[in-house]
Amino acid sequence: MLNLFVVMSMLLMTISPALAASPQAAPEPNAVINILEQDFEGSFPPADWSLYTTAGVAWVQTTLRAHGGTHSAYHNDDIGQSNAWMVSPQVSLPSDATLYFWENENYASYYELHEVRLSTGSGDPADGDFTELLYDGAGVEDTWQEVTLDLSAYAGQDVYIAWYYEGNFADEWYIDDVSISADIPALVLTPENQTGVACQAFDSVYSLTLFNDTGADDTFALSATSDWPLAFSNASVFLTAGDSATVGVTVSVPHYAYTG
Ligand SMILES: [Ca+2]
Ligand SMILES: [Ca+2]
Ligand SMILES: [Ca+2]
Repeated sequence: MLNLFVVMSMLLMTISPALAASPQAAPEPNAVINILEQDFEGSFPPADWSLYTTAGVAWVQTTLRAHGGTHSAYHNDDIGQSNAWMVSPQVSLPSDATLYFWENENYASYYELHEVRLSTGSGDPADGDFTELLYDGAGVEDTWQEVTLDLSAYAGQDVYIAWYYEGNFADEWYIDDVSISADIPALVLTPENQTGVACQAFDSVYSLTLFNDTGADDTFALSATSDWPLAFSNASVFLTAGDSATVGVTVSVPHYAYTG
């Protein structure tokens, strides 16, 4: 099974040197960091996910329908009142994070209530910290639909996301391919002292400090875009949670720069 945090190894550090001689602004491509990804293909509930059932029957894993792979999470159309929560791990949100997931519904005409809720406090619904993020109406019968929710209002906060099902012999609600991702802005390197022709064909070396604030041990792959040749001292860096490391970035200033 995919480790919950494996996707975070895809963090890309994009670096655009903006040296003084460059006649145009350096491009600043964004990279995407995946903060959470869950396909419900492994054990259930997945590691660090929680199920809370205040009445009736809990969420379960199923092979009846899947958006990706062969499994999804769903709440059945059980006879008797069900009030059931499926709660994500706590995640730290950077700015401009977005939640994506896919949902599918059977017996939509019997729909009673589906909600996506968010807590900036406790992950246990009994503590009363969850608020409504989406009042999700009945979907299209037997059809996978993607839901996209802007989480930028919660930038910098630690949150839990919950899928809340309520119904008595109501519909079946399937959830698959949950992810939370965010753009990370490009990092622009500006040299302190580079003037005139003196720096032609010289290498300019920068020190980058990387800090792992993802909450999990991970390996970070480094990549860059640059108008001039650029190399990292390390192609990737393993960092335990909360640890930091320094990486060297060497930019080779070509001959043709600074002809004035
Ligand atoms: Ca799946
Ligand atoms: Ca059923
Ligand atoms: Ca149906």
